[in-house]
Amino acid sequence: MPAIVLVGAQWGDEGKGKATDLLGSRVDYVVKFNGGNNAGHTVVIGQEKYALHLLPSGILTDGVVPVIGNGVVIDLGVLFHEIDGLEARGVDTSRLVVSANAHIIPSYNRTLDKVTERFLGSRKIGTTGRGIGPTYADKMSRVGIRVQDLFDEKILRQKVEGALAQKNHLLVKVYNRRAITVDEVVEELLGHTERLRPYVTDTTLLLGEALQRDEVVLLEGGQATLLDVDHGTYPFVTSSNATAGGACTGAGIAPTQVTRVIAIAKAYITRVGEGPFPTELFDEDGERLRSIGHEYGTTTGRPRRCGWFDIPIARYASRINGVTDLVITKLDVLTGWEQIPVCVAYDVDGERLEDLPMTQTGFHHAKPVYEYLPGWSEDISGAREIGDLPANARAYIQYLEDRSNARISAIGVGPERDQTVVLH
Ligand code: 2SA
Ligand code: GDP
Ligand code: MG
Repeated sequence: MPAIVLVGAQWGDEGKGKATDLLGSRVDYVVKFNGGNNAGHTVVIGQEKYALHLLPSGILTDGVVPVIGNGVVIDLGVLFHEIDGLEARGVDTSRLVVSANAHIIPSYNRTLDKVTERFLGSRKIGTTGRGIGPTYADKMSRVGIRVQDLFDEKILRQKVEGALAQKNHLLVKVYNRRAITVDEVVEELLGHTERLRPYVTDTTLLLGEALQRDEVVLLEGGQATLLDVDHGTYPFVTSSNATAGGACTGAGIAPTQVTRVIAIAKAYITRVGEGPFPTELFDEDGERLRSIGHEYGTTTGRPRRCGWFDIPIARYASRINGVTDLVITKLDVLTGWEQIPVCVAYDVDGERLEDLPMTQTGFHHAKPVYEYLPGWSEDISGAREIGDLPANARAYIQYLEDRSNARISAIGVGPERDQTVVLH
């Protein structure tokens, strides 16, 4: 069974890190194919809690080769900080490999990310401020700095000069900041070169050969379907392709090699940053989901916006990603509600829509149409088989499966590795 793609079905933080970690023992490679240290995955193993940003979750599993693919943008300071943090806790990070084609986040792009947000004022995106957007913009504008550029100082200098010609204009003329010198950027980047060198390889060749040997490659998406730059709630999205299609370009794997697409969805929904969110709750139910579900960003600590499960979004994610398996996480958080609303359609300016509105304006106007399912009060955190769940919890899952156009293959009932009900 060659390549498996794992993506977020909603607006992120669905528990992809835990799901990847769970699959860890059955895969040979875990590849991060998009995003950078804007991601935040929390993985709980026994008494230990790990917050990963840039490193693939596979780093925590012995024998798995973690790969940072060409589609990723890398903040080198963060990379080594994360490696040092894991090594200090006894995690072996020596298996890590990094694509020579991945792009680097230079410090000027962190500055630009933050000042652009400030400049946008009420139109801000609510980015993580990690320099992600400007670095992907540089990639598309062909003024990006790639990992391989670090190994040739002359080339690196030329590339930095080219980039700074544009950046300094923006920083000085538009944002009233000081100009950045070529020397300071080159010096900072070269400071990482020797440490980076042993990790760097042609990752597409490595993965291509692994697939030929029938080894299992897991492609781990950062962010999620509705944060995808093409298929999400643009412009309130991240700057990469977080959907299954992005896995192929971001890792250099052919579509014909992907045999399974796993999407992760929470039993409710959260979102961080700005943008439309039809089922968002502004009342004590929202507060309760946030506090029971510990809904605060892994990267920035921002409180996450919370709302009820949204069927049109789940169906959309199934279609866009070609989902073969849907994993529902955090079902335990819903314990204790007398009834649980589920959004089955939208009312958009008086019209009932079963699918996502075609336009962004329509999405902003969408009001949820709810159906109400009976809740349960039993503690489900110890459930390991479907029969351990109360009848109403099983009915809730069945309801989501029937309407989401995807087979539900696992259910999360707690943050720990073993707090999972596996169905298929
Ligand atoms: P960016 O920084 O350019 O990628 O931000 C653009 C939008 O993408 C959203 N985004 C995220 N949404 C949820 N989780 C993310 N990662 C962290 C986590 C979030 C955190 O896993 O907890 O710690 O705050 C993530 N990364 C990017 C972002 O909110 C913008 O809406
Ligand atoms: P990711 O970005 O998709 O990897 O998700 P995050 O790690 O940012 O957020 C998910 C959070 O939910 C983490 O703190 C996980 O430990 C936790 N989590 C994952 N699955 C479950 C579950 O089934 N139940 C509960 N209560 N927590 C879970
Ligand atoms: Mg996260």
